[in-house]
Amino acid sequence: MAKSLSYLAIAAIAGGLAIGPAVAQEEWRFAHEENPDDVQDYYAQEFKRLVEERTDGEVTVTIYTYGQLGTEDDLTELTASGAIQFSNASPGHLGTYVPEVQVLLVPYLLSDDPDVNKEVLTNSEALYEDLASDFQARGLTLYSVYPEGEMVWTSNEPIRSPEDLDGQRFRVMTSPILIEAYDAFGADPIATPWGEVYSGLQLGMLDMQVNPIFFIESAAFYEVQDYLIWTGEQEYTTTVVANNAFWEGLSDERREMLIEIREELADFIFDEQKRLNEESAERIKESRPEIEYIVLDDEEREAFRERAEPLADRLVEIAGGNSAAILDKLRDEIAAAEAAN
Ligand code: 6CS
Repeated sequence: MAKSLSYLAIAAIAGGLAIGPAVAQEEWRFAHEENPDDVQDYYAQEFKRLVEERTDGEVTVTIYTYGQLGTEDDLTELTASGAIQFSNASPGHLGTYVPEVQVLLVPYLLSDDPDVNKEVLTNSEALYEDLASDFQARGLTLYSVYPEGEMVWTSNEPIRSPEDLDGQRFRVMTSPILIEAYDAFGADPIATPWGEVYSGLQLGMLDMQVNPIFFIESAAFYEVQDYLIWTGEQEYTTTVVANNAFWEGLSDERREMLIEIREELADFIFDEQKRLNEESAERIKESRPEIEYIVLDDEEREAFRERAEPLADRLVEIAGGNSAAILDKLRDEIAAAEAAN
């Protein structure tokens, strides 16, 4: 399957080149993991606008949405090989390629305060120096990390405790530590690319999944689930990566331009994801008023947190490399940002 998708990817890229504008001196290709008008698409669109404006049209950015070049994993390989220059590679799917990135999936690592997360994800030394060296070793330059909103569980049963998860086939993203984490919560986790989740839920092969609310609307998961559950689980994060050789071959001026754009996009995408998540929650309520919204109270949340607490050491052991040191440093950075806020 990966092979046929790669073929599809090559055909799409070649097709794009054939019909691309003849005047552009350079084309940068940016593939993401979501639908048009989702959070990653807004980021890519704004990136495109700023790059094209600041290079006076010398660079054209071509955006590929989910499926055009294959699954999440295909995008990472296409970027590392240099077939495309930029892509989103979310920690939830990147774990087999850059295992250390899975520290961002350790349950309850991030703050409850989105402003703190924004600050850390934008400026962290643990991410942009230590974790970046792990990306580098796999042919990828870590460009940016940003949040896409709080993770919300969807189900057909009112889940309020780890015991309620017993026997629930819970779809998780494909990074290995997610299987361990959701098993510890009490569920029966199943890892798949997101393109298979709607039909899995519809046909009863899956019972639950987890995603930010904007994506639950965009991928239409709310149509085939009866409950939306806020468990206090941390925010979804994504990383944007560039091909190493491309990044290293840029002039100093272009690299500085991209760093500046990254800073501007951090504010832009933080506001956009907040707006998109709020709007989606309202629209889902309007289009399916019978869907129930459950917000776990502190005691209920604590039961899940207790299950996850002893897991961190095991998870970084699975992730390996320098992930234990990155986790410690990230925790310090988050604590410092919380104290300063
Ligand atoms: O659940 C997933 O796999 C997808 N969720 C989001 C929010 N973005 C892309 C990712 O692959």
